[in-house]
Amino acid sequence: MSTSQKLSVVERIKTNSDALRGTLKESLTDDITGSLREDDQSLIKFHGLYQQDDRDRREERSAKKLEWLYSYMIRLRLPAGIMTPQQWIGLNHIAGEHSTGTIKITTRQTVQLHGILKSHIKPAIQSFNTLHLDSIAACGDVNRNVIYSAHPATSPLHKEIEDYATWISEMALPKTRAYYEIWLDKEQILNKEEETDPLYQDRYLPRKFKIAIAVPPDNDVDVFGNDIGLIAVIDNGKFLGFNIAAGGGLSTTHGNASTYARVGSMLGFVSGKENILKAVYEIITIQRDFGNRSDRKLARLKYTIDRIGVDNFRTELEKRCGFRLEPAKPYSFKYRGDHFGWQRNQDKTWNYTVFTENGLVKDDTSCALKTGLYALAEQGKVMFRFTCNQNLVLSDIKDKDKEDVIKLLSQFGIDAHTEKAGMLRRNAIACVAFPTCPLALAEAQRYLPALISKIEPLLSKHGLENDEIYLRMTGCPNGCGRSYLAEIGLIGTAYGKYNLHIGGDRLGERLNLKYRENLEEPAILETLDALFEQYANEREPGEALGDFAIRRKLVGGNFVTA
Ligand code: SRM
Ligand code: SF4
Repeated sequence: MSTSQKLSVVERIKTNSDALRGTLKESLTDDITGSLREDDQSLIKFHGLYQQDDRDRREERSAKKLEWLYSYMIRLRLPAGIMTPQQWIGLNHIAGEHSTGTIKITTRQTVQLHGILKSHIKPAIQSFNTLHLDSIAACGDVNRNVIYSAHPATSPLHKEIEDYATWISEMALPKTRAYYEIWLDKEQILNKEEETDPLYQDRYLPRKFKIAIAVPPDNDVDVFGNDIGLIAVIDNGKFLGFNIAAGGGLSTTHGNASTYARVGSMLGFVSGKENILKAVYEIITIQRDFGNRSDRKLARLKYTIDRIGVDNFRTELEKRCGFRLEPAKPYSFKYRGDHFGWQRNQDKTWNYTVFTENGLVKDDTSCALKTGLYALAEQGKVMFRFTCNQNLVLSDIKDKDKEDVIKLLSQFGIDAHTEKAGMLRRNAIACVAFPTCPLALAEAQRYLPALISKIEPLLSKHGLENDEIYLRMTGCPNGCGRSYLAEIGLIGTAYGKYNLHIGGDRLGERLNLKYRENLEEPAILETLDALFEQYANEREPGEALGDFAIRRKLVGGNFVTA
C-alpha cells in the first residue's frame, strides 16, 4: 500500500463484496423501493450500471413526499466500439422495451441506455447476452472500455491493430462470475478458487482505469487523456509496436487545488504481442499496488505517477515486465475529428460517417436518424462503429452495396443531416449532464446545440465558419466530454454558468487553461465574439485557435503538453 491513511469507504465495500456480488440479488427483488441498498449502488457499477434519478422531477417528487424517480443507466463493454447490424437491431429493440428509447453513443466509443427501471435491468441484460453483448466492467474500479481509432480508411494497418482492443479488454476483465450468476441466472460457483483474480485480487483498482489505442494519423481517441495511451508505430507500411504513454486523466474538482487534468507521459516503445500485453498488465498492477486508496479524488494513475516520478515508474514497470522499454519512436498525428461522409478503405470497402449530435440516436423533425439506422441495420450491408467523438461510422460497405446504402441515407435524411452540420457543430462534444447525471452542475448535451446555433453567426461574422475549431462542454469539472483537451472548453460551475477554457491544441496533445470564470450565456457569447475577432485579424497563416491563444498569451503560465 502506498499510504497508511484510512481506506476509503469504497475500499471496504469492494473487499467485503464477495467478488462483487454484495446483496445485489436482494436489492433487485426489493420492490418497496426503486433504489438499491447503499453498498450495492457502488457494486452495480462493476456490472456496467449506474443508479440514477430524474433530476428534473426531484422537486415535484419531494413535494409529494415520494421517493425520487430512480432508474438505471447501462453502458456496454464494446472494445473498439464495433457492432454488427444484428446487434444494432437488438439494441434498438432493447432500448424501446426497457429504456427511454434513445441510444447514447458515449465519448468512449460505446453506447448507454438510460431510464431503465429496476425490474427491467435483468431482462435487458439477458437480451444483450443473446446478442453476445455484455456490460461487465464497463464502469467501476477496473479497466473500462478499451477504445480504438474509429476510422478504418485513414491507415492501411487499421484492421491489423484492431484486435489489441479486444485482447487488452479480455486480459483485464475481472475473473468473478458474479455477473453471470446475478443477471444471467448461471449456477452459483462453489469452488471460489476458480475465480481467484491475480490482477484485481479482492480489492480491484483504487479507481477507474482507461486505455486507448491510437492509430496515426488519427488521434480521435484523445490518447493522452487516458491512464494508458498506446500509439501505434508504423514504419514503411509495417506495424512495429506501440509507444506507451501513461498517467493521462481529465478530471478536476472545483475548489480542490490538489486535483488537476494531466496528459499522459511517454514511457517508451514496446513491440511484440506478448510484451505489449505484459507492459499494459504491469502498468495496471503498479497502479493497483501504489494507487491512493484513501482519497478517491487523488486515486487515478496520474497522481500515482506524479507521486512516484515518471522515471521511477518506468523502472518499476521494467522490473515487473522483465524487459526494458525502448525509447519512444517517431509518430505524427494529423487529425482528431471524425471523417464525415464517404471514405474509401484500402481493402476497397467504403465507410460513411454519420453526424450524431452529442451521440444521441433518436428521431427528430430534421432527421429520422434512429429509424434510418434501424433500416440500414435491417438491410444488413453496414457494420456499426462508434467514434470517441460521439459519432457513428457505417463501415465495411462493399462496392456493390453502396447504392443501396445511399438510398437509405437519403430516404431518412441522414446524409443531409450530416452534410449540413457546420464545422464547429460536427466537431463539438457535450457530456450527458442533466437530467440523469447526479454530478451535473450545469446543462451540457441538452444545451450545447442551441448555444452552437448562437455561436455560429459569430464565426460567420469573422469569416471563421469553415475553420476547424474544437469546442467541448461538460456539466461539471469531471471532464466526461474531454473539455480540458478542447480548443474551447466550457465547464459547468453552477446551473447556467461555465468556466471558459482556451488554448488546447487541435490534435489533443496540450491541455487548455482557464480564461474566464462563471460565465452565463450573454458573457460566453460576448467573450467568444471578441476572441474570434482577435483571432481572425491577428492569426498567422494556418494557425489554429488554440495555438493562437497560447502565442498571444491569452492564457498564461504552464502549458502542459504531451
Ligand atoms: Fe464520465 C462519472 C458519463 C466519459 C470522467 N461519467 C460519470 C457518470 C457515470 C456520473 C456518475 O459517476 O454517477 C456520468 C453518467 C452520466 C449519465 O447520465 O449517463 C458519466 N462519462 C460519461 C459519458 C457517458 C459522457 C458522454 O456524454 O459520452 C462517457 C462514458 C464513457 C464510456 O463509455 O465509458 C464518459 N468520463 C468520461 C471521460 C472521457 C474519456 O474517458 O475519454 C472522462 C475524463 C477522462 C478521465 O477519466 O480522466 C470521464 N466521469 C468522469 C469522472 C472523473 C473521474 C476522475 O478521475 O475523477 C467521473 C466521476 C467519478 O468517477 O467519480 C465520471
Ligand atoms: Fe456528469 Fe460531469 Fe460527466 Fe458531465 S462531466 S456526465 S456532468 S460527471
